[in-house]
Amino acid sequence: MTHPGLSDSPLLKAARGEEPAHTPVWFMRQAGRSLPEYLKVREGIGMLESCMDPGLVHEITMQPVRRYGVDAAIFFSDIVLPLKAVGVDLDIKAGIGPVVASPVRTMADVEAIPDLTPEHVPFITEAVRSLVGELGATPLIGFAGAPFTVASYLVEGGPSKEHAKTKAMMFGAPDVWDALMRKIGGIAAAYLRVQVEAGASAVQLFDSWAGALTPTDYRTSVMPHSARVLADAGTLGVPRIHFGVGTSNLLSLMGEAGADVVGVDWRTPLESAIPLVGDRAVQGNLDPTLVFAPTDVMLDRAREVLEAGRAAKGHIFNLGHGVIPSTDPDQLKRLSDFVHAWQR
Ligand code: 1CP
Repeated sequence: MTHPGLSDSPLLKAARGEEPAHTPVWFMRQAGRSLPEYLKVREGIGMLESCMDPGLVHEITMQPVRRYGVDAAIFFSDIVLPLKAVGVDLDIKAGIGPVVASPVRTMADVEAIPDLTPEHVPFITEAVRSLVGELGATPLIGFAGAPFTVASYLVEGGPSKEHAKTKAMMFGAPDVWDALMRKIGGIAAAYLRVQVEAGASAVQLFDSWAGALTPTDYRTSVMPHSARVLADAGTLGVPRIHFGVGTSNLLSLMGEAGADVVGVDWRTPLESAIPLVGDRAVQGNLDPTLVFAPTDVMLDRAREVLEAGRAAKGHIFNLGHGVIPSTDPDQLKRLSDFVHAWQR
């Protein structure tokens, strides 16, 4: 049963371009990493193992909601979890990130990756159901990695700065690239569908590394695949947030790909981003390092972001990328309280 207040929650209203009671706020990577209560429950338990334990996922997803009073929960999982669930041999190593045992290089490698069905991820359905029961009128944001960003881990075999092997496949083996992007896009769409059907009320597509692309390459080789994922999520009737890092040259295209809300990193001022995203809401974009500044400096900058956000069709306050692990949770609490007290 959907909670009667959910549809009128500030996050969903802002995402639809309606006037919310206050500007909604949540923080990318709010679950995990910086919270002492997170480090405590994760002690001795691997990242992927945690993501497959519905009780633990429930607890970790709720921790930042309890502590900060944010306007949304983000489901605790990872962009590579659905690949693990279908049988790709990978691990998430502490301090490194996703590491893939046999990187994908050939058409046969792509064809060996199964499509995702709900039977691969019963623990996701279970965790989402129990979470929406506790969250009530607070939205749960489901998420998936976008095809380009997930492809980078599969092709490189791990985290990469240049994405050189990934782009070499895109430039040099377009048939393999196309098949890989379709495969990952299908998995992402199915994974989002599982989350929404279990009760998630918004989704975010993370194309964190899309900023490595020129607009032409993005438009030709990446955008159609992200657009298919977003179109599929659109049939589920929930708002779609589309986020990447270093994407000032791609913001229009990321909107056109089918987003209701375009996530903006901290490098692009909202006043520059808003005209680019068209008739869509924006999410962002305080520099995540400002939590290390004196509180008054952080809050002054937050005020500037909030004021710039007035010009948007809708504004969801967030950091311009994820919470840095050494962040003091008390600073995020002050930030969340400040956003809630700010008068639009
Ligand atoms: O609030 C949350 O933490 C929600 C859960 C969440 C999300 C939304 C995690 C948990 N990961 C993600 C998304 C994710 N994972 C992205 C997109 C968002 C972003 O840009 O930050 C990316 C690129 C990843 C891949 C990944 N997983 C990395 C980055 C590696 C690189 O290339 O630099 C890392 C370090 C991970 C591991 C991970 N995922 C999540 C946590 C809490 C952790 C750390 C766990 C550990 O070290 O034990």
